Amino acid sequence: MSDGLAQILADGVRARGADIVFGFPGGGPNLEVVGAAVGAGLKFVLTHGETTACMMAGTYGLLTGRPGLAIATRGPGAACAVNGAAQATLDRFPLLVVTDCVPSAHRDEFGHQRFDQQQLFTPVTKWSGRLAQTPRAADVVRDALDLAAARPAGAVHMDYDPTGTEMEVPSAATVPPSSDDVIETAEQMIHNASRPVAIVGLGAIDDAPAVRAALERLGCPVLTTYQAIGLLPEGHPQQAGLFTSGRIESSLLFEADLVVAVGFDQVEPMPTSWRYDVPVVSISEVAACATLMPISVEVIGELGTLLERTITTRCSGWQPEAGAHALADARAALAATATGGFGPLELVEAIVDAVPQGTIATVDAGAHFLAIMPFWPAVVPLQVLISNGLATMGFAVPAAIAAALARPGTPVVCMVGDGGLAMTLAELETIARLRLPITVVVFDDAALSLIEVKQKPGQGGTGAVRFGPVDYAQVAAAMGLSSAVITSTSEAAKVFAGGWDAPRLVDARIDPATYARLIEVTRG
Ligand SMILES: Cc1ncc(C[n+]2csc(CCOP(=O)(O)OP(=O)(O)O)c2C)c(N)n1
Ligand SMILES: [Mg+2]
Repeated sequence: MSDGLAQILADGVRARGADIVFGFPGGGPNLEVVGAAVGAGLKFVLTHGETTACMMAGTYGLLTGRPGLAIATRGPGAACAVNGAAQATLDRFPLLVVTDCVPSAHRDEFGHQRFDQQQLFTPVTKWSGRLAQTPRAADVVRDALDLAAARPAGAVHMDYDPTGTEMEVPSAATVPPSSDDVIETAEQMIHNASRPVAIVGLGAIDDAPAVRAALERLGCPVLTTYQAIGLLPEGHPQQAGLFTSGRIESSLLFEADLVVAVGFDQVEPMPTSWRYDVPVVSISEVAACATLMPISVEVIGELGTLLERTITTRCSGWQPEAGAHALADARAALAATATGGFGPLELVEAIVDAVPQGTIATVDAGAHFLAIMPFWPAVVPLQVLISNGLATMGFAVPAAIAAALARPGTPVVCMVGDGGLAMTLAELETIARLRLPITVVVFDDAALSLIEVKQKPGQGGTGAVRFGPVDYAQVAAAMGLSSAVITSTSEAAKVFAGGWDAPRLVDARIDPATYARLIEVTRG
């Protein structure tokens, strides 16, 4: 009977347009799913763990618009998948994760590898339930994929439980659209503002052309969150850089008389306190999930329509290039933190100068991302992939693999700290096996630098957060990638001059001295 269920699952995923399944199977029904997937014309990508399988499937779903499927075995496999599900949910990536389980029919007999997997996944998913062999199984698969993709996207988990009873997937919660009165109030506030500043978040990505058109109508400086970077292209006169909820963008925001938040998802900003005493109009498809940014008027509904109705006039208080000037000032302040030698800023400059046009960048969590994000010249959304809602380490490598698979032929640069690389090191083999055009650049400082800069006396000293030296170039070579060590700007220029079309790793031995000042200037 379970063969039939595997087929239903594979057919449902295929019908949604996906052409890859990711996973790390155990010896149970997972293998039936692999077989059914391959039979249905899907490619199966074997990963080196369940967390990375979920991150790959979610990233693939984000880039293709077709929710990705990750499979994992029961017990330890399910437990390992949790961080990947949390990443998808908090970063709003569409993911279906299906785990084997102790079948319902045997639940009272077997204690081995048995715990309540649905309970485990409930807090990190939009829904966690069961896929059972029932006449409605195909509908359940379809509904699960729909729920994962519904905004805000996220993870849905199902125990693969042929002998279980049917479970209905809840439909996505819908928030009633705002009334005409609220929309008019927002329109008036925006109309009356002389110096609005827009903050654009991940909820705007799917409607990027409409959002860009509306912001160009308004003519104000535009900050984007990390995930919405590229919504206005590098060089656009209104592009003012990143909203980090720190100090770097504050001089611009202190000049504002209104903040217009578009598709802003409060899962993104760092938990600092909001320091601006101006009204905030929020325009988005879903209600705010938290209150860091105090919203004066919240308009909810279809983004394109709302923007047409609320942004009707051009503001009068800004020079046309105000955004670009703010960005140039921010970059100059960050660049001034360089301490000389070969540090993260010099490394980023060398990469930016050399990457082929259209390259997708993936970025991990760590001090290095503060040197990358403000300088990355994105020209379209989703050209830079980062975990920001969960801000998990170990994201950049699996995300790079998924990006290379979702956009065949596109070069990918994966920028990762040595801590984050070590967590996902085994996936270098996946890059080599699939011959993906990924350049992994490890910001190698033999330390958890973001943690080291926060350390106070009496918190373990440097020994608590420093690693021994590792030759990542040799490790990568052993796994089948070409590789190099670089220790200077001139070596970086040489290595990055070519080689973007094949698997490689560049072990960049950087001096982390600049991070303390860089963090101070960014976050305050
Ligand atoms: C899975 C996970 N564990 C721990 C953290 C907390 N954390 C954030 S950055 C960081 C250090 C990262 O070190 P590395 O990858 O070497 O980057 P660096 O800060 O040195 O640039 C840690 C431990 C996290 N975000 N995710
Ligand atoms: Mg490090």
